[in-house]
Amino acid sequence: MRSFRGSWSVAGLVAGFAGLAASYFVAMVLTTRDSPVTAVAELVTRLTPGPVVERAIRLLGHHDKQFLLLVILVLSGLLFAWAGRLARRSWWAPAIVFAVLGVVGGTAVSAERGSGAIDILPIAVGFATWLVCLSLLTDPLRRHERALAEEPDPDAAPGAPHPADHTRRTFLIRAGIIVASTTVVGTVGRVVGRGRRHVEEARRLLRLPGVTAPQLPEAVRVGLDGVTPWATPAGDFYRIDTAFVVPTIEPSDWQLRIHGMVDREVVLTYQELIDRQVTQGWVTLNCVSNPVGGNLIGNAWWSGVRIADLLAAAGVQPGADAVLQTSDDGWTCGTPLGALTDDRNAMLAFAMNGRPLPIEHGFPVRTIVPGLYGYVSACKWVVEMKVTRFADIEAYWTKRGWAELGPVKMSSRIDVPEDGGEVLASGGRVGGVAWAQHTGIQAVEISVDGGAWERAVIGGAPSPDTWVQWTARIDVEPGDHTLAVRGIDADGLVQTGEEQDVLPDGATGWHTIDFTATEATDG
Ligand SMILES: Nc1nc2c(c(=O)[nH]1)N[C@H]1C(S)=C(S)[C@@H](COP(=O)(O)O)O[C@H]1N2
Ligand SMILES: [Mo]
Repeated sequence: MRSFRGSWSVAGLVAGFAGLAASYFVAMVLTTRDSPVTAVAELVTRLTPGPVVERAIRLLGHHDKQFLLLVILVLSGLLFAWAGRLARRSWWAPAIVFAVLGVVGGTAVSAERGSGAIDILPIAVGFATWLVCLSLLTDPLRRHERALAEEPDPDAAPGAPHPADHTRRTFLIRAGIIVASTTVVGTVGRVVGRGRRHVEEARRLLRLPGVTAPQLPEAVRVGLDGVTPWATPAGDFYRIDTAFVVPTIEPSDWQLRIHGMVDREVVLTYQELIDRQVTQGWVTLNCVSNPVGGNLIGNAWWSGVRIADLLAAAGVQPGADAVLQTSDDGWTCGTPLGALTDDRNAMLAFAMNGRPLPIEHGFPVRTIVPGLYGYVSACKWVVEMKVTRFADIEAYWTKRGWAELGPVKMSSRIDVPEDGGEVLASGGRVGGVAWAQHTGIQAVEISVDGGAWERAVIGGAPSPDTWVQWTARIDVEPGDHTLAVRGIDADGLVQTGEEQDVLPDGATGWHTIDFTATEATDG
């Protein structure tokens, strides 16, 4: 026991695999993406010349992937052990080994299709776990070696434990705890990842009769580069939710229960839902937390079933004024009953832009209500609707100080130029978007340097439920200026310039930017 060399390698190994497990777990929980190790395997496969891959497949059959993963894990293990031995001399040498491995993993993850900044998070968590676990393990080893180096205490009672026994025990206990946690974390990550892949597959195989692909309505585009596209692809659609782990629900497991102040409780399965008459429409959705000029807004083609019909089938009782919606993840929102039963297209949506909802946007079913902010209406992964009274309920955000009713406030935004950008002084074009869902935008106006408001040109809209693009030409002196925008809704209401913060019921004020007007350069 006295000579304790091998323990440094063990420390490196245990810390190393703890880091890998942590990064795997975060990757499984956070994203649709592979773990860093799998990403490395994929990158290796991609960079390996075709004939070599073919030979490997011929040799190993379909186990080639597992084999590659195994090789990577064994190589990592050797490096981890080596890093542990390096820790005996210095703390930074193993950190460099881990950092290099992290960079390799990060490169592989970034090389994957459609990866974003968030995909680096697993690597960062893994790296932190490495360092913490390694120092937890090498610290008793270091004390152990010091204790061994010291002269034995001549006064110690015969048979008394040597101080080195104590540090050895500390090391073993810590290693045991880390190994156990690594196993738990790795197993949970595997279960989460498997469930997710399963749902991903079910989603891919779904066929939704009656759901049509989005077709851009006529004349919605004003044709100015840099203005936000009128239709938002699902991948670019803003995402807001409180879910740490996004619910993954098999369509065959999904049910919606409509109950509360109704004559008949209704329980609806996914099949029953998609068998109903499909309703579709372009609806712009935005977040109450969107500041003036912010981009928590998107416009998509949604397909689903009218909620009004479902509520009618359940038979809403007199006195009800709200529907408390509950998500599979426990999130709740209180929606005004009127907005779900009037002639607007409030729907239980199962498709976005002609495809089954993306998991992040509420698969398999979410609510979409034109004219209301998301926090009071757009319940993702919705599983329960309780017909009730506002007086009797509190929902996730209303408990936290946000307003009970969340009608969308008219707003408008300048996309071109960006704040601080440049425009041609004479005839330069500016543009952006404006919205007043369920009322509609009638006009957009701009003001340069606080001067008179002038009308912009607006693009078309298929209904009052979507935003519009706008554009205008300016004619100003070269130099620095400000530009402000405001909307006018279909009722003639002019967007207020009074500035209000997002809390409690949405921001107001005119989006205003600085820009530099430049002279045309010929040539
Ligand atoms: N289950 C659940 N649904 C939710 C939320 C949430 O946190 N959990 N956030 C809401 C808010 S505040 C908004 S703005 C919209 C955003 O929908 P999106 O992520 O599809 O853009 O979802 C709403 N639905
Ligand atoms: Mo929101």
